Amino acid sequence: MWKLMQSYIKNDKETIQQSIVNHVEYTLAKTRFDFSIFHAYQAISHSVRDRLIEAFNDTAQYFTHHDCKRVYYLSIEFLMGRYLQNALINLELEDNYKEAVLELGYNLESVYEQEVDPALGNGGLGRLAACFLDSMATLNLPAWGYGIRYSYGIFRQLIKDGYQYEVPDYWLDNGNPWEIERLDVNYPIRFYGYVRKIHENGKEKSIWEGGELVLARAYDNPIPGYDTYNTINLRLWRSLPAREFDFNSFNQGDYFKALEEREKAEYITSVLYPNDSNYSGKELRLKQQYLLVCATIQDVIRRFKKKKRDWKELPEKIAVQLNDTHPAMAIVELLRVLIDHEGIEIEFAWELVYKSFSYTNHTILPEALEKWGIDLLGNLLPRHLEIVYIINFIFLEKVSKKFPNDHHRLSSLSIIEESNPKKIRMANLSIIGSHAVNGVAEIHSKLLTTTLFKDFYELRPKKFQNKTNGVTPRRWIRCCNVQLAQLYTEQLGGDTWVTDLTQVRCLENMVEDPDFQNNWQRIKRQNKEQLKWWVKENCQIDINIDSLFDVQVKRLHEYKRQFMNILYVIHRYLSIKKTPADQRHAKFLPRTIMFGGKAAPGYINAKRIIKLICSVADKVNTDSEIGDLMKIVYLPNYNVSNAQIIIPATELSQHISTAGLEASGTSNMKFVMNGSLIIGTMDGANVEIAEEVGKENMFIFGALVDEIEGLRNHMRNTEPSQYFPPELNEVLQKIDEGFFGAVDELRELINTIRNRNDYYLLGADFKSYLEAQKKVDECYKNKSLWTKMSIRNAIRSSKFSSDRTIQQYADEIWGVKAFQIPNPS
Ligand code: 26Q
Repeated sequence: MWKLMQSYIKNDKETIQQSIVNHVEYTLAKTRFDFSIFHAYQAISHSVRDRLIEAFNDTAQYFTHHDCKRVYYLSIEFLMGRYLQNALINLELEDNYKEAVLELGYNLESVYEQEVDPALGNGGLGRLAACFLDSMATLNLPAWGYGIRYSYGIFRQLIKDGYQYEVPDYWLDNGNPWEIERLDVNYPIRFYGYVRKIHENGKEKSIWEGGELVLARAYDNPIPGYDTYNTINLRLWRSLPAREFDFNSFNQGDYFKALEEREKAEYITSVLYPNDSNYSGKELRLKQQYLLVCATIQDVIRRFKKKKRDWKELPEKIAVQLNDTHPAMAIVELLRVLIDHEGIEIEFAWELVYKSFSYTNHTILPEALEKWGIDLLGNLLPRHLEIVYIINFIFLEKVSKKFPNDHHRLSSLSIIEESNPKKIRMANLSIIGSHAVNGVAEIHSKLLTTTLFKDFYELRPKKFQNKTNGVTPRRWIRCCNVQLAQLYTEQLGGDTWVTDLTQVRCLENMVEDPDFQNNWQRIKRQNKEQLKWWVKENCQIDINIDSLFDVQVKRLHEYKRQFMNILYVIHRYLSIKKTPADQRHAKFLPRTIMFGGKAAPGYINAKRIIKLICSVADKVNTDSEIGDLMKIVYLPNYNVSNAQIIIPATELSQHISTAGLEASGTSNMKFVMNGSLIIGTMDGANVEIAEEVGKENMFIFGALVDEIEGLRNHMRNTEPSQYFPPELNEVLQKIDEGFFGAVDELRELINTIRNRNDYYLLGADFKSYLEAQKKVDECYKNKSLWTKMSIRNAIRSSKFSSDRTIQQYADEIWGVKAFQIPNPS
């Protein structure tokens, strides 16, 4: 049998067609009489899957054979987006499939549209994890991702009458050709129960037993690298009932109870929490986290133990990266297994643990920091709570030796927050249990060491690092902007820029070239056409192709200040109205202002902002005096697939958070790569984008991070309407008068900045925002200037490739090397 398996699948047109047809016949069992384009998608995907699996198995074997040090990237979210096009491009088979599929009667692009968008993430953090997988595969790193296979991804957003509605996203409805269900990889996961102490050889031993057991089953998702045969794995866990339970209830004669227990077990991984910034301590969420952690650690240890070796080699063989604190219980879980199951002394076990772990922080917003009440945690994971106390005790003892009698310091470093009830601070646990801690942009990493984690920094300055985020040029240029990719390939005489984005910098000498500029403009225009069509289809609004496409797409949050954007839009509208009709076109440039993004279902102010945007859109879009000088669009259900259409078509994108609050932002990088200019504050990665592309090629405005505290103090002592610029007061007045309807809820919204201290400083930044907007208009008038700025943005964006980011993680945190498997063909 094994001999027969040695041959590799061919990739010529005929073989591809044969494999597609085979899947139609034998996998889908379809006949010509009930066949649709969706079935074509399924058959094509299965044929691509065959090719992925081959490389996937070879890669796994190769890593095992070479016994390489492995990276495990743990994340509660992976926002992957569609697979098919990305897989074909990474396998360099898109042209072959295009031709093969065309002859079978289908257009490959239309086939792409059939795929659901796997959306197992909220936003930045989950999408970052997805970009990282692509880069880890492409850089040939022996890495695996671990996450959760939610049955329901992030909700689908409908906008009706200006309100957001959330519709469940059951993305597995039609099966998922991209996963491999591992019926034989199941791990038991325990919840609740109690800890029994026994004495063995004069030592106390802890046994955690009782409670409930469920199973975690592995689903593998192959991740192909680009221009390499390496294909790595994203292993996602799904919860299932454990057998034992059935028998318990069965013996008690309660058949229905038995079935209920089974359902409860499946429920654990059923839904992704749609909250990305406001922590809420729900038990189910902790169960999800522990399921991920417990199954992953069992898997990691099983692999480590396959080769008989000493435990001291553990940190030389594994590196575990925590994507925020959500999987931080892995620290405690590994320690628990080492001391309770493997019988290792705690001091030694602890050394193995913290040398293996590292932690990435993604926020300094206090409301987003995870803290678990000790009652909840101690009830669900009793042994883990004990171990947390032990870790904390040992740690604080060391601290008090270094800083005797410094109680303030001790309480800020402690894992336990001495509140009522007491809480476990997951960030403190993560820092203590890791050898490296990093922020996601220079400014953010700096803030961590000077504010949130200052005391930890003083204790172990070398632990703290920066790893500025990045995005993958495969999905965010090569896939989503095919024409731009073609232009690069032609100009550079090859496509090696796809894995080495620094090459596009060589196009600097083309910036002044009129032909190149024309090509650039032509591509942007075609992308705008595509978005125009999408907007027509999805929003029933006709937008002016010659207007400036101005976009803000991201999760709705007060700190991201979509509110400030729409307040400016109102100001612009009022200004147009005040101008005599015959002068309007001379004075104002046509703009299409587009917003998109989901609000967490319970985030009332975020929902009010959506309502305001939609109310203004209604008013402006139907105002016959405005015509195509201005249109406002709410792009519904912003997700990875839509982003791939929106971003390449954008000319101006908004990244306007209050300084210090956006850790990095990653869409800013995608926009820049696609030749959009940025209007933004000196926050997150914007700061580094400015360094790379030059401030003169951006529209930077607003208070700097060091000014924020002073501004807040000033504001607290001043009447808002006095320090707000008159333009802002006028806009607020209009809303207050009911000019845009929905007066009650919109008043509530404007009161958050008028009466309640304008925490996000819209008032303080408004004036400089107006000035930046003015500069935008001036630049856009000069088409060639705008084009040159756009080109400069794109060709100077190479720092923001996730390949650069991942190489830094590999060198500076994980200590892993590339292992590229020889290409069999
Ligand atoms: C935590 C506990 C309970 C429920 C939900 C959560 C939760 C889930 C997701 C908390 C936070 C998130 C996501 C955070 C996030 O996306 N942060 C963003 O990370 C990006 C990648 O580093 C940065 O670019 C953004 O600046 C940051 O906001």
